[in-house]
Parts: sequence; C-alpha cells; structure tokens
Amino acid sequence: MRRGFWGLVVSVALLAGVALTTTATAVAGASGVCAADVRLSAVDVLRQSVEPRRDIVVGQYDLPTPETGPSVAATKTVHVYFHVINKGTGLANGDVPQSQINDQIAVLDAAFAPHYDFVLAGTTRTTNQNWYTMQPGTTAERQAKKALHQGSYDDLNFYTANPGGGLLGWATFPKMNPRPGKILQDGVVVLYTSLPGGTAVPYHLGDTGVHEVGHWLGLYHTFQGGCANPGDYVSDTAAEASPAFGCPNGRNTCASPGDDPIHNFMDYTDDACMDHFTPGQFTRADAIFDSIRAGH
Ligand SMILES: [Ca+2]
Ligand SMILES: [Ca+2]
Ligand SMILES: [Zn+2]
Repeated sequence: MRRGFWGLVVSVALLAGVALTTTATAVAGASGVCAADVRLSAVDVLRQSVEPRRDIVVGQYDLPTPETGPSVAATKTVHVYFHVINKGTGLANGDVPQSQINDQIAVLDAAFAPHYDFVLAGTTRTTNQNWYTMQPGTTAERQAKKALHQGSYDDLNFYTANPGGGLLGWATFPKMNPRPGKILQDGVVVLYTSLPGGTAVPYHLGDTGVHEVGHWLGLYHTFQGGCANPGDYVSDTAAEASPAFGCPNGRNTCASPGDDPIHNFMDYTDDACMDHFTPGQFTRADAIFDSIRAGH
C-alpha cells in the first residue's frame, strides 16, 4: 500500500484476519496479504519523525527468499484487467479516460521491461459510491474485488478508486497455493489521480502502479527490516533504515555499503525520483512468479 499527503496513522485489517496499525515508518511485509505502504509528501516528514516506529514483518514464510533462477529469463506476458471504480461520469468522479489507462500500462511496461510485458485484456467501469472510497481490509474492498476480479493468479487485476486519507495504493502479495476466494481478492488498487498525468503531484507519473505491481510480484520495500539482514531479501539493494521521501540524493541511513536506494521503485520517494528495479529484484520476482503465480 502507498499513502501520500498526510501520512496519518492508518489501521489496516489484513486479509489474513490480523489487524495491525501502521505508521509512516511501518512495514507490513506479508505474503498473501496487503502490503501496507505509507508515502508522505515532504511536509509530512516532521510528523513521520515523531511517530513511534512500528515495523511489522509477518508471514514471509510462503515466499521463496533466495535469489535463484535463470540468469536470462524469458519475457513473461501478464494480462491486465483494469477496473475503473467511479462515483459517476467524468474524470472528477474517478472515471479515468482510456488514454490514462493506456499510459499506465506503458509505464508498467517501461518499468518492468524486458522481464514483464503487460497487455490490457479488458477494462471495466463501475459506478459505486461505497467501492469508490474503499480502503484495504474493508467489506467494500472485498465486495468490489469479488464482483470485478477476472482471470487467474497470473493475471493482474488493477483497480482505480479514491480511498481517501492520503492512501496512494495497496497490493496483495503472492501466496502459495491460494484458495479460490483468495484469488478473487488478488490485485492492486491505486488512487485514480496517481495514474500518469493525474493530479496527485508528486505521485502523478504512474509509479504508484509500478510500486504496487512490484509488491504483487513479491517485492518488499527497500527499507524492509531497516539496516538488518535480510532486509528486503534482495542483495543488490542497499539496506535503508526507513522510507525516503522527496528525492534525498546522498541519503545514507545504514552503515552497510551503499547509499540508500532512493531511486528504486520500492522506496517511497517522488515519482520523478524513482526510476528502476535492480537485477536482484527481477530475479526474486521472476522466481516467485514462476513458482507461485504461473499456471495458477
Ligand atoms: Ca537489500
Ligand atoms: Ca549505507
Ligand atoms: Zn509499498
């Protein structure tokens, strides 16, 4: 999940039925449940700094952790079912135009190339006031996804809505051998104004979608676990003590080698600042996709 703007404390009821509270510095890295993200604007960093740190790491057991797999993986085609949840017609009501959907797909393609090729398989448009403001772990979310989800576990269901409270998005992690009901809840949700060309400045270039799809593929935040090993379970991302906001070049919060990976899509920096995944992240994502999502 990703939160912008206000960064208030948010309670997230995980799909696993475990309630947890996450703050600006919290990490909910749990497989099969929603990835709790908080991304603040620069003005909220002060608020963040006075909040107690509550890093929460649960349920990683179902994700393969080693970076194993072929050195050159074939491009995986991922079909995308795009679900626009709005409260009426027109962009002001969340009814994003097809051009922005196409642009979001193009941003995903650019970010994940050449490992993943995203192909739009269908677009649905639903007007529902309750679903439009759904938040992670709510009845509204469960109902919306149950009604709208299409395809199988290797297809991406991408929802846009207006969850409010500064939430930019959230995602479900891959889970080994998911039950049919779990598959229906699979996918990513983003704030509709975070699509490319949207108004959620500085989160308006489509990288919230990239970040959430990163979680959907099994990637953790670069600040997962802080400075301690194994961190994000990826060896070529430098450890990072806490989320970075804005674009703080030269930030270095851990004594281990390397500056913080502030330009990585799995940090919390501005869209204009984040621009890549590492080879290790792709190796991890590919291994997880092959073992958990492909063919399910
Ligand atoms: Ca790392
Ligand atoms: Ca360092
Ligand atoms: Zn996240």
